[in-house]
Amino acid sequence: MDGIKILHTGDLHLGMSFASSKLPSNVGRIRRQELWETFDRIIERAEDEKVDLLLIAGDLFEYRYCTSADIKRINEKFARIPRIRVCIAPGNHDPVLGDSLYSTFRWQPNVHIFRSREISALRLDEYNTVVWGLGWDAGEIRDPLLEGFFAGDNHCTNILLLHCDVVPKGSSSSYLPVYPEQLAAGGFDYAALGHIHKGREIEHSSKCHGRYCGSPEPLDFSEGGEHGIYIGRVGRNICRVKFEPIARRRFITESISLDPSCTPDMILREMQQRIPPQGSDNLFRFILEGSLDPGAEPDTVYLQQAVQAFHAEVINSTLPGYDLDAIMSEGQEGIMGVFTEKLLGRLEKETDGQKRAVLERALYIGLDALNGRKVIGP
Ligand SMILES: [Mn+2]
Repeated sequence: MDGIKILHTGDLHLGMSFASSKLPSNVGRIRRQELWETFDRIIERAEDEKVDLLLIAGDLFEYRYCTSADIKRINEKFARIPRIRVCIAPGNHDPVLGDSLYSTFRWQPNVHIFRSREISALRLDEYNTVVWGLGWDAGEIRDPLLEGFFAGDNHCTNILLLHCDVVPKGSSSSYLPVYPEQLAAGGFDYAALGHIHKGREIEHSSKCHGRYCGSPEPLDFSEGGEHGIYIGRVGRNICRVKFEPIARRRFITESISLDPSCTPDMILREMQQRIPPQGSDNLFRFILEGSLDPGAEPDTVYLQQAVQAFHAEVINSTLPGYDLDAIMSEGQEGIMGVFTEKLLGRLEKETDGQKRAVLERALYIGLDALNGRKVIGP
């Protein structure tokens, strides 16, 4: 059969603490375990699909949090698929430092780790394929390490496995800059890339097909949309890989536009309607926008609970629904009118987004205070 059958994944971040994603600790703990479950499913898919090669494009684990017991657990999964060659190209979250478990641990014989910062080759003669890769040895790499590289005319399928930042030609990056032109010039048939957590294709020429696999399990609200793996056959002039969703849950952000006629019940109903059928086990962020009656701030803690999702957070970005024109025309002589006119005048001249936000808040906090309402600070 032509080419080689691959499963391309990466950016699993096993062992991640989820502290930075600001999820409640119980939710973070569950997500931490779910990363392992998803890793299990990936191994199962590799087995069921009888792939020849499992490509892991870096950030397999978090070297700061992963224990040797975790590495043993990873290695045991690879032991379950002895006939599949496993290739790992470490990234910035699992770099090959002096004490790295990539160097000190005894990995299964079917596992190949690209430990050197220099690009090197793993020849798989039975598939007429060469896998090229390198491993990160630091948290940042600014050198364009692929510059001038050419795999050579070896009549094999050439695959690149790399954790890197594909940027427009000439741009810099702290995460190993690679230009799309270098993927084609390198003579690669397929580039299995990691680092960008949203899976996408990088087509530069008809010859080299590049893919970012993305994180199979999304890690925070900046990682919306579907997450999965690439699976299929690649070879010389062949690229039949398909994206396959595999994530247990999705991060979903919904903006809800409100007006002063909305009651708390209506807000809750609107939130519930945004949850897709059988979709309550996802993670939701509801952003309330528009305006509400002054003093009718929604109880966000109640809404988070009442919507009944695996996880929901509610961000209240509404403004009190004051009729500013009416305040200015009716209250020209009064302090509310003068205050509103002054603040609106300053807002009109201000171009800096952050300063505008402060002025806007000052306007509404001031109006609340002048109306004798409870003032909720910033
Ligand atoms: Mn990553």
